[in-house]
Amino acid sequence: MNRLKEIQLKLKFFWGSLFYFKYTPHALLYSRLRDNIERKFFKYSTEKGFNKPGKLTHTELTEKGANFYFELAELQISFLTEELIRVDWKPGIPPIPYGIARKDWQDVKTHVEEIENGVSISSAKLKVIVKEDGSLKFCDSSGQILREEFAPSCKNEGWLHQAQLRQEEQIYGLGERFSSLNLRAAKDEKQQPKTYRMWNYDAAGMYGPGSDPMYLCIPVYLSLHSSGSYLIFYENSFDAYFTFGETAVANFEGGSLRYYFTYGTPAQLLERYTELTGRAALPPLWALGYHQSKWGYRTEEKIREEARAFQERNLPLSAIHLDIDCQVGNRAFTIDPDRFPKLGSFTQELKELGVQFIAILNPGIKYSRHSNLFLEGQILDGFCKLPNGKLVVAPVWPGWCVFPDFTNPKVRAWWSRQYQYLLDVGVAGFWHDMNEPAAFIAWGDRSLPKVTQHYMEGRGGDHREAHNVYGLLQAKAAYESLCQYHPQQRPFIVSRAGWAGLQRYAWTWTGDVECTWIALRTTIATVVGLGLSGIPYSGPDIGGFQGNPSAELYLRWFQMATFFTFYRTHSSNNVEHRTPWTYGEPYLSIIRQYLELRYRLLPYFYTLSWEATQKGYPPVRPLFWSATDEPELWSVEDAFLLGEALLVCPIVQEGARSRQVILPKGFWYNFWDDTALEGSQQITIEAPLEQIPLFVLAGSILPMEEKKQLILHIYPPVEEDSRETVLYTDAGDGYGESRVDKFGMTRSENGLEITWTEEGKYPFPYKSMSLHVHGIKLQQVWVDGEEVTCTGQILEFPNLEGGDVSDRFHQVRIQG
Ligand code: NBV
Repeated sequence: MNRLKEIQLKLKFFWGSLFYFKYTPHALLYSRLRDNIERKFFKYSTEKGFNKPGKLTHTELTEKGANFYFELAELQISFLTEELIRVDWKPGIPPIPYGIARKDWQDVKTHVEEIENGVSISSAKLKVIVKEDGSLKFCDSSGQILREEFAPSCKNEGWLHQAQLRQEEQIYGLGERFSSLNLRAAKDEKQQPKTYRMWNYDAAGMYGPGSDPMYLCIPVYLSLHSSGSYLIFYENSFDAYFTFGETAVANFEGGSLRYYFTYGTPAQLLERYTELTGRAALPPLWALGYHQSKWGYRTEEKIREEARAFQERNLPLSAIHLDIDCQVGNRAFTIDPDRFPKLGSFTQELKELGVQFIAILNPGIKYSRHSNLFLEGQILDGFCKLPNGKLVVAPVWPGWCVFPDFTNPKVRAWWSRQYQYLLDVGVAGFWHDMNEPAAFIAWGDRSLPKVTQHYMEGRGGDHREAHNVYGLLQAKAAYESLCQYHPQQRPFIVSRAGWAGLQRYAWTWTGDVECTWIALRTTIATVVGLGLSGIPYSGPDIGGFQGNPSAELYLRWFQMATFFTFYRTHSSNNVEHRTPWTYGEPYLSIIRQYLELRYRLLPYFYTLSWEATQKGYPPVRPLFWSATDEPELWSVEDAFLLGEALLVCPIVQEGARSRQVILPKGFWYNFWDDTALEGSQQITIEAPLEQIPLFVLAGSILPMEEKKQLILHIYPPVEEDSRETVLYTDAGDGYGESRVDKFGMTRSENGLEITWTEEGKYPFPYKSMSLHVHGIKLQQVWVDGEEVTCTGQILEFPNLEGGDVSDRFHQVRIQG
């Protein structure tokens, strides 16, 4: 970087930072106020609680399982399916089922048996042993113990729950974390197992290694050990601390101890967890393309220039995001009419370029009689209040703000209505920021006072319980709004905060990450961990939010993000404007190639999205996803799988031009040169600036598209084997017909056979198709029994669009 540029950047940072100082008096005042409020209204619990639940006195059968009565507590075990159970320890306020999507479960046949010092209850697949002292053991169908829990204790309305961990046991999930992928591996400053907090938290402009909690906490974790893997989800939204040392400790500040247990492969765990908490709806296809964002566009002209600059440089672009600087005084649901004089025609103009317009909004409403939203919300009695009935007022971007109480359905319905006119002028999606909810502070917690009162669907409660579901419920209101006002389009919402079930309504991004190599690396674990917590759509600000990445860092970040679901460059208002062309050549050309690759891979991404709607599998997965029997993969955190077919190994070190890769079992083709490599081994692989190591699992068919042509990249099994690949297509938005094309691939002593069958009414959307065969040299080829000639490795099938099924092949046989 030359000297002049360095000075310019420093000045920009200085002016940008002054902007934050504007809020310092508010922050100081609020922090004092909040502390006083907490002091004044906090009531110390008089509940006696217990250290141990006492002895088991009797058991009672129920429709779904059994109730176990202890001297001081009650335990209810309910089988929701043969493999999924709900465990309820009482006393405690039962949760409001904000995280739960499915409530009707069929009865399951269970069997209760008295055993030595306890009782066992089992279905055909799962057994729970309840000991007289309240400790529990969870066993699989073969009787193998998967998890052993100690009896819980209950103090000051809170719960302490512990389970034994095995030496080799690994833990993943807890929503969004900036830690090691295996959460148990991270240590604190005293070299003790790290404690993870459940309290959605605004990093306030920048976070880096060690940051915890983050914006989106979910009390769900997946455990993996030598006898199997299981998942635990605590349906408790209170503030909590989790530590994974010798034991797994969950310490909740309040609520009841209700949790769910299931065991199986990671795929089964995610399928069941998302059956319980819901699955993401199919996004509009454009959302899987590239998004450009910047805190600092300010005017219509700047955005127009940006969209055109992409066009001029032949760079595909699907969406532009507008940050708070486009609003009037940073207020929700506004876009400054002076700077965006013709919003309706402007969004249309962008759409014609294939670019969607996404608008940001924060939940805090300006506390002012000149704010209509404030007046409306007041009429509804819809803002959060203190126990004495006064409004909770805290500083955020618009200045002093009040906060809609999204735990009130009336407030959600009112909030839903606010999206309508922006939708009417062509805004295609919404970006929810600061919804932890965040407030500006000088010290202490960056949110509302814990004593803030919430409606909680009528039963009442305070912020200790409502805080973590705040962003989730805001997203619910937005989602319902978009469904109602734009019924022909699929909603697109990105939310910074959330809780279990957020996947039903929104995507997320990983917030204000610093611009460093370690941040790039750790982002892999964050995105994979979110996926294992049920959130399939996430991604980072490419290059990091705060700071100016070097050209190399931005490029390597871009290459990695090409394989995440949410693909967006975004940066702070006090850093250099960042786009794919910021660093000139050769970076621009390399980034263009990755953008093009992403768009060519859209059929694959879209099919993975469809799979997520069906099964809840995250597209971005850990390496052990289908290979839990390979312990070497359990803590690989610098690589990830995209679906079943792709293994992505980003470059996470400055200057690195090669890296080590652990290949899971099977055979893998190097995407760049087709070399076949045997799995279950560690290799060193070249990674020049223009490449990150990328592998395709042998036996996969990778669907790609180019100029309305479908290209099936065939990666044959190396040994005799047979596999099926599906391809989902529809109109890309709306709720019309769809189709699933199924391609079978079998390698046998007779060569390679590819079959094609189809389901669904949506007409085949590609004009033509070709098969690109990798790994074996084509010698003789038969299509539906007739020998055909082909040049090189490509087999063409022209004139396929819509039309007759008979135009398509049923079977291709290849002799290599
Ligand atoms: O709205 C401004 C930023 C936004 O650009 C960023 O993506 C969010 O994570 N926002 C946070 C508020 C201010 C951060 C200092």
